[in-house]
Amino acid sequence: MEENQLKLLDDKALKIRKDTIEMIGRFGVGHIGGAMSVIEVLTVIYYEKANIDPKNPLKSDRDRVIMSKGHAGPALYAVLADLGYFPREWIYTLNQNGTRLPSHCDMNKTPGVDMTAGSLGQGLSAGVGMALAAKMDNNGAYVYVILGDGEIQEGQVWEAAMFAGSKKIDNLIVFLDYNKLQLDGYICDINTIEPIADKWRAFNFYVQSVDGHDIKAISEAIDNAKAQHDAPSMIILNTIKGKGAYFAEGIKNCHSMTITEEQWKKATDRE
Ligand SMILES: Cc1ncc(C[n+]2csc(CCOP(=O)(O)OP(=O)(O)O)c2C)c(N)n1
Ligand SMILES: [Mg+2]
Repeated sequence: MEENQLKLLDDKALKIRKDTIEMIGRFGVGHIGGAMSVIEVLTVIYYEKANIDPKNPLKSDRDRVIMSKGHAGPALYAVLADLGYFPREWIYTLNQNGTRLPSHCDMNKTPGVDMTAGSLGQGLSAGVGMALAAKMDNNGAYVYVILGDGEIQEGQVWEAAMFAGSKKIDNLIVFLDYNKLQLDGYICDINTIEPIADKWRAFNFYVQSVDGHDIKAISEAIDNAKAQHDAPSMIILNTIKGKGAYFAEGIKNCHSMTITEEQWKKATDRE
């Protein structure tokens, strides 16, 4: 990746992170931890890789992005607002009565959202269907699915994984946000997912593992995934829950937090 492209994406990620903190902060409470850990992957997908058109959100051959861990909706909304899918002012209505931006992703409410989520475990099944449909249409579209590490304790994920591997759905690129925390504690204490790379390999995925906050590494991993034929891809993102929000980063209970005005202003350097 060229230096200036990397700088552009780094700057975008910072803006998206700040918008997300401000959005949740102004509402006063929300899923800050899991939103902060997916900022970089969203940045690479939306600003570098995805074949999308904000002016034509439903174009049939577009790439699809599924935020299966639907509680990270605010991070996705920050990107979609920045890309012009809807007016930026909408972000100040997050989760309020009548909003088009509910805390969890809803494809019927928000332009640019490809799949409704919130009930964990369902996104990969939807993504497999979309990827298979794109293959049948031979339209060259990719499907990107973002899963949580706690989320994959849901059995449905593995039914979908088995099918994707079996059918060699190679236009399916799945990310695991491996932030080591689920709602109420550490994954390893509650129900370990290790050996995680071996599990996906056993389901016939092409598996890579990268620093999930390293934009260049994520970008290269996606390129590698696209160069692989005859296998779906899993990119394990080693991330930090709450990354970049000083009041949440590295804190065990950062899943959903109340955020004070002082905290979000200090974290974003905004008024
Ligand atoms: C089927 C289902 N069970 C439980 C919940 C409640 N819940 C919301 S987020 C969450 C934790 C998910 O952890 P993880 O996938 O690691 O996401 P992170 O918080 O790290 O973003 C849980 C249990 C849910 N939304 N759906
Ligand atoms: Mg997690």
